[in-house]
Amino acid sequence: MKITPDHIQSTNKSREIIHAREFNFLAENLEKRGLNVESLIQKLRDLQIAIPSWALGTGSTRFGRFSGGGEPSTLIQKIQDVGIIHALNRSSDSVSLHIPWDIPQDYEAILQTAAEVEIGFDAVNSNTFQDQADQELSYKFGSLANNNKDIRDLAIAHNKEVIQIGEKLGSKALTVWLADGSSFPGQHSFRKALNNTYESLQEIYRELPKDWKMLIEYKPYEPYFYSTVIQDWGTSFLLANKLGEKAFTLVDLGHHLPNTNIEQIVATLMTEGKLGGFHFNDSKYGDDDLTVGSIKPYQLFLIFNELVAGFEETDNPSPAWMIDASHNLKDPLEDLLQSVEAIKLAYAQALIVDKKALEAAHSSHNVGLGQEILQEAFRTDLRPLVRESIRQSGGAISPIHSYRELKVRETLIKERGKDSKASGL
Ligand SMILES: [Mn+2]
Repeated sequence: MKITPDHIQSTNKSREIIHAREFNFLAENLEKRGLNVESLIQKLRDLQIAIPSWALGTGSTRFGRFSGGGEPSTLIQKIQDVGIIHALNRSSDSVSLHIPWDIPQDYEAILQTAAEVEIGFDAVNSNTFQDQADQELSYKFGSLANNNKDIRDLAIAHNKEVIQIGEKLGSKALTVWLADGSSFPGQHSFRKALNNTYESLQEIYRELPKDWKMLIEYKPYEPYFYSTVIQDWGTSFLLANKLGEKAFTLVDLGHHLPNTNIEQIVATLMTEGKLGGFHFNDSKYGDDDLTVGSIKPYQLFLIFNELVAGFEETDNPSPAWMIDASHNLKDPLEDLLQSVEAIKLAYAQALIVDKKALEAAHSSHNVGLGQEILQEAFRTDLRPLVRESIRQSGGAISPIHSYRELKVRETLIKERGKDSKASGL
């Protein structure tokens, strides 16, 4: 199924009058506060969030998987699904591929499909956390950190291959998430594992094209439960610093121990110019990969508050934005539409924070006022502003309602069947 401008127009019709009323009321209030609504809308239009190829099918738990039907079973179909999201929200103009789940076979056909639905290729992701069918050596006890040089070499070669695939598609970044770690004290040496990882990453880094970035993800635990080699932002930052100017830290919201102050990590990394990318999701306990903004919307806002301040006050290059969420209850496309909307809303809220007043509150140590300024922004209903930015970009006033009204899932089930399965975990 392909969403056409006629589809968008037909579903926007019933919303236009109410939307215009709500937007005009909000715009007037924002202008009264001294904000430039046109510039806010432009910033929102410019924010594009990449969709991961593995989030287009139903996710699974450790205990089972319940397919929702109409899932994309080929890479071309996955790109078409991202095209559906982008046609509706005009905010997701790229896909992030996971190799080897999505190894392109026919590059020409893939690039053509992507061009047809106006989708580009964001960071490519390597995978050395599971063995492939024909693989002789195993990653069971680690990959880039492994004590066995042959296994490290295999993992290095895989990462180099991922870079080559990405180059053919127009990607500009390699994301490395290393699962390596240990589940028991005495399993391996922390120092050796870290050194091995650094040396392996160095070899991959040397292969990186000039205009590429290497994004190093961290995670405190899981799949191993005693230690992870790249366990936190500090370890990732240390490696990125040693590797060079093309290496950066990637923050995945779910990769923190409960109650970690993620917004402070963002601020610290941006101060050092080393925040390279973001994986958005939400969680209650661990790496739950739930819909962005579904559990802790205030935290998301506080993170964006640091991002917006960092854009203005630091030299940190523009990070790569990506959703990294996947679960087994909702329609994956509805889930992604909700996630993108939550990200845009948090960004909009951060953009209207009265920064001058906040700085004055900092200087005068007026703690109550500081809190009030942030919450004033957070509690302003900016949904009409986000809707207007999408409408002006040619998207649906309410992407998720248009998705339902156009019966996209029903059509996809008709086209692909009830039992089609997306490749991935
Ligand atoms: Mn991630």
